[in-house]
Amino acid sequence: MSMVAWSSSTDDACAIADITSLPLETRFPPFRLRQYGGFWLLEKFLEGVPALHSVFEPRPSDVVLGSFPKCGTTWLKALAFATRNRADHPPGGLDHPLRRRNPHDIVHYLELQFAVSMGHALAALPSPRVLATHLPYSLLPRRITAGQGCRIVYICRDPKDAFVSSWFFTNKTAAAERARAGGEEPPPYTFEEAFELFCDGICVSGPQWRHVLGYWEESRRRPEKVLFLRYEEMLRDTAGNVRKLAEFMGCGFSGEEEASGVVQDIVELCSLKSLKNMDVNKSGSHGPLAHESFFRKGVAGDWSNHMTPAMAERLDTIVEDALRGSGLTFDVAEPEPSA
Ligand code: PAP
Repeated sequence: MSMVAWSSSTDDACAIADITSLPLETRFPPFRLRQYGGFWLLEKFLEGVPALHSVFEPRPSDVVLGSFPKCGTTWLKALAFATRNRADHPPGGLDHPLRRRNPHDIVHYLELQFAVSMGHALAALPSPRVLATHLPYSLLPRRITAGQGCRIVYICRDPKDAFVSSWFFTNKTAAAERARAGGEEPPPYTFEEAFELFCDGICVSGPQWRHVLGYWEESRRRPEKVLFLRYEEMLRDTAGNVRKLAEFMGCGFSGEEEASGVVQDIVELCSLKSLKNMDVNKSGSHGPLAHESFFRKGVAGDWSNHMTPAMAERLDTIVEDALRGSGLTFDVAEPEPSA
C-alpha cells in the first residue's frame, strides 16, 4: 500500500501522511473504502487527492461535473461533453466520439487521473475541458472552489434509487471479480446488509446526504459557479435541462441551432437507449468496471421494486433529518411501473 504525503503548503489546510492509517471498509468488494474528512471514499480515488490538491491547474473554461455515485454521472458526462463540443463533433454525426468511447473514457475523474498518472492526461486535454469528480465539495481543492475557480455542475438523485442502483452495480462488479479470481474473493453483501451500511453513511462517497448538502449549499451561495441538477427532472424534461446546462457552461444554443434540432440530437445521442445499444458500451471495461454495467433501467422510483415500505421510510427520514433547514428536499416521485 502506498504511503502518500499530502502537502498542505500549496492549497487546503488538510493533511494525511499515510492513507493506510485511515479507517478501512472492505465490505464492498472489489472496492475498498477509506474514511477521510467525514466521508467514505474509494481508496484508489483517495490516493489521487493529494496530487490533485497540489498539482492540478484549473483553467477558467473548465467545467467539473460532481456527483454522488449512481445519480446520473454517466448521462451527465455524455450530455455535457456532447453539448460543449458540438461545434467540433455534431451530435447527429455517425463518427461522434460517444459512439466510439464510453463516457467515462472521455470525461475523466480528476482524483482517479491523479492517482494513475499524476494528471498528465488532463493536462494534455484541449480547452474547454469537461472533468468530473465523486469527491464531496469540502474535499475539492480551493483552486477549483475559490476565486475564479471552475464552474461545477452537480447532479443529485433520490437516494433510494441511488442506493438500489449502487447495489446492482456493486454486485455485478463483485461477481465479475469473483469469476476472474476463480471464486477466491469474499461473497458480496446482501441487500439488507448494504442498506444498513448506506443508512449508516457507509458507501462510496457516503454519507449521501452530506455529499449532496455540500454542493447544494454552494449552489445557493454561488449559483453562477455551481449548477444543481436533479436526475428526476432531467428525465422529465431532458431538453430543458440540456439548455440550462449549455447556458451555464457559457455555450447556450443559438436560434439557428434550435431550429436545426441540435438540442434534440444531443438528447437522443445521450439517451439511455442510444448509449446502451452502442457496441462500445456493450463490451469493454473502464478498469474493473464493465461498460455495460453503467446502463441499467434509468428510471425514477425503481426503489419500490426492491425496498420494503419500511426501508424506504427509514431512509427518507434519515435524509430528511439531515437536510432539515437547508431548503433541499427530495421530492419523492411516484414510482414508475416496473419495466
Ligand atoms: P457512476 O456514478 O458509477 O458513474 P451513474 O452513471 O451515476 O454511475 O449511475 C448509473 C445510473 O444512471 C443507472 O441507474 P439505474 O441503475 O437506476 O438504472 C443507469 O441506468 C443510469 N443511466 C446511465 N446512463 C443513462 C442515460 N443515458 N440516461 C438515463 N439514465 C442513465
